[in-house]
Amino acid sequence: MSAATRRLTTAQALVRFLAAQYTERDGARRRLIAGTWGIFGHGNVAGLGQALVEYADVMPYHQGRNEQAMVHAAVGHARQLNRLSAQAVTTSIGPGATNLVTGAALATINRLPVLLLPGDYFASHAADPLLQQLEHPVEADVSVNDTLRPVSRYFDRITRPEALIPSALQAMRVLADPAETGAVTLALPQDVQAEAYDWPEEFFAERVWYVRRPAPDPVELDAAVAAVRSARRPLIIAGGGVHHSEAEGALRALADATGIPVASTQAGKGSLRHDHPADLGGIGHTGTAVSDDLARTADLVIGVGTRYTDFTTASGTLFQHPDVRFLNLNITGFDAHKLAARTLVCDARTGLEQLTEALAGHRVDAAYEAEYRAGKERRERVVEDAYRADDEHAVPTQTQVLGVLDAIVGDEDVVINAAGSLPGDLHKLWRARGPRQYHLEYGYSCMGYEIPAAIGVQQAAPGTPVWALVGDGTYLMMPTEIVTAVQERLPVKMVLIQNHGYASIGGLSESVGGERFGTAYRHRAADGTFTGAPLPVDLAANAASLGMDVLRAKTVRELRHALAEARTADRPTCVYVETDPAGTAPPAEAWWDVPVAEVASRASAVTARERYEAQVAGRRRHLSS
Ligand SMILES: Cc1ncc(C[n+]2csc(CCOP(=O)(O)OP(=O)(O)O)c2C)c(N)n1
Ligand SMILES: [Mg+2]
Repeated sequence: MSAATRRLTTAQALVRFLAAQYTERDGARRRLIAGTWGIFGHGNVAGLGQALVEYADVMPYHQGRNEQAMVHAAVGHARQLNRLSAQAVTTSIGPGATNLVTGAALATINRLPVLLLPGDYFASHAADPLLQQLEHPVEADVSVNDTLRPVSRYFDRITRPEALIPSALQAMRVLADPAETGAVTLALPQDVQAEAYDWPEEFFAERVWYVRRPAPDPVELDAAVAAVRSARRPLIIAGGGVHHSEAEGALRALADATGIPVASTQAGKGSLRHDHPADLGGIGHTGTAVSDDLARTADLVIGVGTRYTDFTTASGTLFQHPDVRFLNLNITGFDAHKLAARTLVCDARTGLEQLTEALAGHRVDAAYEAEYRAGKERRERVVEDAYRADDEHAVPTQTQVLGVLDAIVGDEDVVINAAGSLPGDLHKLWRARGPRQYHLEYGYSCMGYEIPAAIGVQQAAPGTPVWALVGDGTYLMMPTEIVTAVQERLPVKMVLIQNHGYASIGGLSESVGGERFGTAYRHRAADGTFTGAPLPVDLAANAASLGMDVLRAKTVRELRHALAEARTADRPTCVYVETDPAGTAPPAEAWWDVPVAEVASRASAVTARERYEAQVAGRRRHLSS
């Protein structure tokens, strides 16, 4: 054997390779694959499992309870570290592998890196069909892992050891590429994982993946500057790309210099501090009145690192100025061209810096600034009203829970949420301090994200208070990783809001003629509907049984004490609170398109359809650049 090779199994080679990969941006170097989550079965125990024990000194291993949750944890970790570090997730074949699909979709939609390593059937087909193998009668090379293809940014099945070499390199390239990143899948046939090969030594050499900051094209920059200079009512929409690029300072400098106001998407909130004079808070269906009013009258919308989801555009109804134009600064041409925009395809920070420089001396009208500052003051009163609790001994409403939390958190705290009625309340109300504070997964809005994501964030930011805000529905979807937090001694904090079902979808259902059908957690009544008494289910006891310290709060006052105690706790701690369903959050300022039954016998759906058609009529198509 030549001195320049090392004989290892494919799984051992992969682990060694992954342990030697780094990213670098702005002079800072990090492990690209900081650790590996894993649940073992016959599809990975003898291959990757053996490799992870063999190389435990260079590759940290984390034990999860559910494969989807392990991806959520990895996503939380990657987002907290601005995509400069990811984690791998290894699973068995079959159900372990397909449990990855939801997490993979979430990662890819949110443009966050995660490396998926599902086991796969024997490349040799020697013992087909294996336990858990899907036998496709026509396409013999199909396995359940093919379900990961449409939700992966790169996919390969490693059917021979040496095929790992080019594929592992491509996988790292995609994970570290700001324009391409997302879930990356290397499916690993069980027999190949355990097979030995003489690997070239240089495969295991340290490798640094430079995370580029592409500058804008000069022609595009000139056009962008001209568009901004000629706009009378420009509005910036800050998306998640601002955070990924760590462009918050550059955005602030642009807003300071030009007076252009900044509204933010769920992913972009916190791009400016809430008390910055140009910060308008959230935009779109769950936006603030000031953001949405400005959006309706903006003549130039400047999207920075945003995908323009339907929540942001109010399903195509938000931007109503007859001559509105769009200028989109984005790392991908795909997102930059949306709404027929002028494009500025570049890194957010570099692009914003160059824009600010090229706009030197330009400032929006003083009257425009005065207009949005007055709107911002009105918005502050809306927040105060929603947060205020006059009766300390009353059961809190959900917005009062947020008010109490708002008073307790510091600038460094991270607040995580993904689904239910909380995302809307948070987008409208939360006063984001630090750029990492507002952690909303609203690309996939996946119930069950919060608890595992809190673990990933806590791993990435030891010592930082990390809060998972969780509805009762979300809790029941995926409480499993509480056990992982307990095992790893991660002092994550969970605020568990009990309102006996899906308040969010219940409200939506009512507004679209669905009569809240199937959205409350209640006993089945004599007529067959779920309208009986609330269920005698004790989620606080459930959290305690999984190892959390639990604080039950029945009143606003008790909640204040419980949250303060949880904030300094050094163990995983749950604050359990039942909320007053009568509490009203501020209403939606803009529409969201959820199509209503065109024919129905029930009056609720008929009137909902009339309202729906009036809204649809307001939709615009933006085709002029
Ligand atoms: C995995 C998943 N399934 C279904 C949905 C659709 N959905 C969105 S919010 C919601 C209800 C959430 O209930 P809960 O966590 O109790 O929050 P609440 O609505 O009561 O505030 C559902 C079913 C989803 N977002 N994710
Ligand atoms: Mg609920």
